[in-house]
Amino acid sequence: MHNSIRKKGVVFTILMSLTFFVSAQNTDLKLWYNAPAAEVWEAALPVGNGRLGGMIFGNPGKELISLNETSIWSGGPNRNDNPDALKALPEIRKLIFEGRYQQASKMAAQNIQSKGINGMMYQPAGDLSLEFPGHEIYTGYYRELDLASAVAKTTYKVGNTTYTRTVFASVPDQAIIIHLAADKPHSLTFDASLLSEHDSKVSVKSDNELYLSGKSSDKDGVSGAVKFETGAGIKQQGGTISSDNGVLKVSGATSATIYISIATNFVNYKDISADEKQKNAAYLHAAMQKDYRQLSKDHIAAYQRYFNRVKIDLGKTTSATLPTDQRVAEFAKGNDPQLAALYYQFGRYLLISSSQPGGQPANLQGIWNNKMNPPWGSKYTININTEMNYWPAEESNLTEMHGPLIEMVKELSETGKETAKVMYGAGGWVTHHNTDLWRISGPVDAINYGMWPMGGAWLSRHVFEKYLYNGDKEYLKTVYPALKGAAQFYLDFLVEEPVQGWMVVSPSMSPENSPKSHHDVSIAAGTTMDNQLVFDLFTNTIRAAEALNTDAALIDKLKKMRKRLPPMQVGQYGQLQEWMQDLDNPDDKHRHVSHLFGLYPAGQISPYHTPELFEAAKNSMKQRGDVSTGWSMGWKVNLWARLQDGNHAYKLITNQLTPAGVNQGENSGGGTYPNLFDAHPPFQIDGNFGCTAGITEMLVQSHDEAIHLLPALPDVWRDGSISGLRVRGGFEIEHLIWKDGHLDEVVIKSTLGGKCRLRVPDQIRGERLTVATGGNPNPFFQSLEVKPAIIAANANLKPAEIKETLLYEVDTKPGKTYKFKIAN
Ligand code: FUC
Repeated sequence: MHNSIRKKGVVFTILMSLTFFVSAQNTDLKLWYNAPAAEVWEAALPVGNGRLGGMIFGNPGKELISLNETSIWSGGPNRNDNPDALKALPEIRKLIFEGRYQQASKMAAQNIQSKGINGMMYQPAGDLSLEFPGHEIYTGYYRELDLASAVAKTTYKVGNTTYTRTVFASVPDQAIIIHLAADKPHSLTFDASLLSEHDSKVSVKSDNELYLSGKSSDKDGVSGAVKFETGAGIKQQGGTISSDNGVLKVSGATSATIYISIATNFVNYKDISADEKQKNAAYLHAAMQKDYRQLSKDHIAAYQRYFNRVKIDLGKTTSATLPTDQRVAEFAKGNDPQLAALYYQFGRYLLISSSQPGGQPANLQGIWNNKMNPPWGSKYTININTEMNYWPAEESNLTEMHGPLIEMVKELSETGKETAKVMYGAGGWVTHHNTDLWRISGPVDAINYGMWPMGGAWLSRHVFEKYLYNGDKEYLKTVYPALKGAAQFYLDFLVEEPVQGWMVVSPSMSPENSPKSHHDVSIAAGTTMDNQLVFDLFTNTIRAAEALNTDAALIDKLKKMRKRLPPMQVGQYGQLQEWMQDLDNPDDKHRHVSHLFGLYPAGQISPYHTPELFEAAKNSMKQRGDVSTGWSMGWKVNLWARLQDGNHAYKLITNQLTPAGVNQGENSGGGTYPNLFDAHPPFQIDGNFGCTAGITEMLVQSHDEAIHLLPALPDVWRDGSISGLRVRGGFEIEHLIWKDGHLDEVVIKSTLGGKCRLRVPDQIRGERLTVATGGNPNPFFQSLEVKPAIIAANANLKPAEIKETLLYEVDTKPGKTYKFKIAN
């Protein structure tokens, strides 16, 4: 009895001091916990430098850091085109136009589906294991990931000694750095080893360097050809270091720095001739020249150059003092706006950490994967997921992080050229719904998923959008060939459908969905998303060619063909039709909302220009429902923001910030893990990025002829501010402040000059500001000439409810800032 009271007293004191410790520091940009991740990978904390990734479990007795390097993929350079497609194409199209979908699907499965190569897998490098004898029992435990510095820290006490572990992944030094320290001299003793599930070998050099060399796995008959080497070098202060049977042993030190490097033989998607051992030794030895303080200083400076560009404040309540996992559990109670801000910045942190200039784009798990055979190969699913990863890139001021995706589009325009020719007898380039490190461009998986020749159309949107933000014609020139090639493919591939004479994509599908009446067969022609994608691609190619003053004949051809695309249609339930025929089921809760591509990310549906489509899109969203997979909810935050319904967008954030497994519904379980990773489930990073983009869209939009401030502010964010967002036309929102639900002040910097048009919910005033009318002459804000919708007679469409807004404009000069205040 006496004993247990005493124990409770100890726990209480620890809790009190922990709470004091936490509340004494600013935790606004910290994920923090009072328990280790134990065995749960989704509770471990991610660090990354774009190329190397680490997940830190923070277990005192046995620390584990799972390691990744972005070019460790199964297989080697390969292609997966199915040349039988060309011969079968006319018959498949005929069957689709005759409504014989089952037969068309069967024939496509036999002739178009890959003959067995379904994309390679992104694989882990292995683990760094650190064993600390006697640290199984500890007190005062605390761990955090600080987004302000991109540094993870674990502290705890054993007896009277406080131990601290600090981990970061450095871009300038291309290494993961782990610093271990004890606050009492000579109290640090541990064993370090490298492990891997790959076929691998461990060796030791000079008693303080450990190496693991291995090779990636075979898959689908493609031999694993990525050779990699991981290095772990240790420098300790005080005590001794020795090695024993592949284990480095540090004894009686006061502190130690562990340097982790990884390199592979990968040069690019068609070249794996590098010497991984030489590269790895160079990385490791260069990093080991520097001491911990210098490494840390250089890392933080490199990271903050990007991260510090955007600041967000959505308000703060006492919930912000709780550990992060508890905050997720309680978010739905609606009293923790600061968690939404933290989650927003976590999305930016993840993009900086998983997508650096010159490297690979973020895959389904960014760069963090500990499974040899991860879900969906942890590859690039380009019928939504990869694009979603990059939705926050431009607007949240991380344009450099967009680079790897842009490079991937250029590479796919090379590999996809052969696919266009061999499979479809078409010019230009094509890719289907997945790709991988080797930039495969043929279809993968069953025909119900893979029969989608639209990956190039969606990805190409990114190369043009980047130009709308930077206005840089030199950049545009470098990506124009890829854009043009994507458009050329559809000029050849579009086919006239027999009922209306529209030019349509066939065979294809509305990603991964099938109309109820087609009995789980997804193959289709002229789906709404495809029409929107081709419209988007043609429009962007025309605008790019016009900006570069080139290809007049092509512009003409694209304009003519664009007129022949099907219009959007409103069906019997007042919904935006998903298919060319009115086949939608109002109870369909499918995770993909592909036909709403036209609403977001594309800006083809507007409350001002196409009010019927706006209303129909809203009906489709209501019918589809809210709860779904993580990424689907992330998409819906953006869609409700574009529908200018801030409270509904916030409702989706609430659904997403629900612990994984708690949400019920058709696609149950989507939500958030303790480490704030998005749960599809399983972990998929797109939902994180989608929601970050969605929060921006709630505060600022710029796709519809103007910079629209506070288009979808939810009631719960009464007061707040955001600074550093970028919008189209080269404008930067230096800051935007709102008070009591109303716009208070905005400062806009112009980098390109030109007309700055603002759409605002309240009257504003400022120098040279005038009321705007008519079209916006600024070329970055061109309006889209969308065909009038066809509306079913029984659609019963209500007139769109559009919020009152005011339009202003001001002529701007490059480099100048403009300040506007609410008019009293
Ligand atoms: C698409 C989605 C799935 C999942 C996978 C990686 O196939 O339909 O939900 O996100 O990609």
